[in-house]
Amino acid sequence: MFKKLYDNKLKVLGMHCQNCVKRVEGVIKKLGGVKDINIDIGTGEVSFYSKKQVDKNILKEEIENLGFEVEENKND
Ligand code: 9UX
Repeated sequence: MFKKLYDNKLKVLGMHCQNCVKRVEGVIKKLGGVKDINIDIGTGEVSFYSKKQVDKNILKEEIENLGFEVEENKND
């Protein structure tokens, strides 16, 4: 059970199909200790909870390496 969860939000631009969603989801899952991954293909809004603090720069880079654009939210 997670004691404290970090609430992560970002915006991913350029997802056009369910496979794009899966690719983004794969990167997030690879972080480990994550739950409730939610990806809205329409708005590009991505959210998930994580047990550990996520290095947003690394996550951004990995998602961008898949060919998407990432916009961070200003919270946290
Ligand atoms: Mo779908 Mo996304 O054919 O990079 S996988 S558009």
